[in-house]
Amino acid sequence: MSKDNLQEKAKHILDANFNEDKGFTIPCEGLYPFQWNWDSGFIAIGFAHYDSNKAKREVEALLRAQWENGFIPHIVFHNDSDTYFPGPDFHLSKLHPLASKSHRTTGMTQPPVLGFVLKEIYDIVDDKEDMLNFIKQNIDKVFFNHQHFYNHRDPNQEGLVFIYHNWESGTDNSPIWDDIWETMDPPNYKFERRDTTHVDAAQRPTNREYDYYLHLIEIAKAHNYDDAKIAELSPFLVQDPLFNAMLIKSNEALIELYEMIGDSEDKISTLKAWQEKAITRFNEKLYNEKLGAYVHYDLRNEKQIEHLSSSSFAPLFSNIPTKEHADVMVKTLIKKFGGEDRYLCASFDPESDRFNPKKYWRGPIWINLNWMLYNGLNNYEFTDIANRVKEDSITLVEKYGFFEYFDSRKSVTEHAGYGGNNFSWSAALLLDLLKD
Ligand code: 2M8
Repeated sequence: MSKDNLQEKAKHILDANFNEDKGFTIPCEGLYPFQWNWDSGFIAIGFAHYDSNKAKREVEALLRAQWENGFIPHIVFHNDSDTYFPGPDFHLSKLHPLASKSHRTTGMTQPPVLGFVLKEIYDIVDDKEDMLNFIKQNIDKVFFNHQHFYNHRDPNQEGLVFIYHNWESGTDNSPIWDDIWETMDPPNYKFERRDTTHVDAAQRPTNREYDYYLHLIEIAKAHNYDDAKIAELSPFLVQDPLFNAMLIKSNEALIELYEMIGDSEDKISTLKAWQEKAITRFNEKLYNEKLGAYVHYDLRNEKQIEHLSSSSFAPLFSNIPTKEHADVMVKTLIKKFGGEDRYLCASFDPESDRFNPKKYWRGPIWINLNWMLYNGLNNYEFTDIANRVKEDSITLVEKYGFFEYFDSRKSVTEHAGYGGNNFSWSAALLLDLLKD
């Protein structure tokens, strides 16, 4: 497919997935019929390339569902749909006294991408004045969201925030969480999966894994989604390098945007203080010398979770590693993930016995993580390997279509696109990768 054709197809997917009435984009028809938090951020970047109005509407639709305490939920149920489980009646966000009164949502969040998304879309669009006005109207809401994280998700006040659910990580059934599942013994819940009516069950989490996912939500619901109670009681309490890297990147973008806007000295100094603390602690606590990259930290059991995944390299995107660590990380990346027989970058260590090349977040390549890796490698001027990540992403979409995830093995030459098709963030971020 030519570059023009790919771009046209990507725009077509985004436009078809856009809900004109409510002003947001579904990640994928049938499989994900609502608005998802970090998907919307990536989608806005795609729209910024050809329809800045839709980019703005996407961000606004998400922010309209912000809670009164600054929290931005992971799913906004703008509409009804029976093609997804668990829906609004399971999540019951209204249990929290400060939940949105106008929108039904989940009571968990997702990687905080909005800050850097505002900066990205500003950089992309032609009409800077118009976009800066939009940013002026919305930036404080994002700042308020970050304030919520540091006040309610950082019990040790160390600059690193926790997640209490694998769905908050975005990397839902990563083998990283297996270590945590071993510490839990949830009941066998009765529920009807919907995802496996859209996608081959071999590419999705198991029913038993859903038991863990639901159990964590039941615990949070039993305490009305109170962060302090969750910090005290949730068996899943993790400082995730991807999640925290997104927050740090978004802090950095907010500083740049407030400097452009002017007259926000207090907020800039607060953001700078958060940054200094967060980056220092991130490097002390999440870097693993033995593995040569960053890892997750299990805050409940006070130990690093020693596995490599695509999240291990996300800190490059946020300028967190020193140059020395970045050099080591690139060696790790090439050695473990970048053999000639593989496309970059598998979502989990291909040498691990937990690696599964077809299953959701247990191994396949995801375009959003590749987009971050491409930009992160460029931050440190690893141009050749960055270009390889970009070319691999384009090749996979060209060969197999705009799938949700892809097989990293070059030996698999047919049907190597998995999960949902016509997937919004694959389309949006491919548009961004194709920009030059
Ligand atoms: C996937 O997660 C949802 C739950 O949030 C699911 O499997 O039902 C993940 O890939 C997540 O990162 C993504 O935001 C969501 C929608 O694309 O799908």
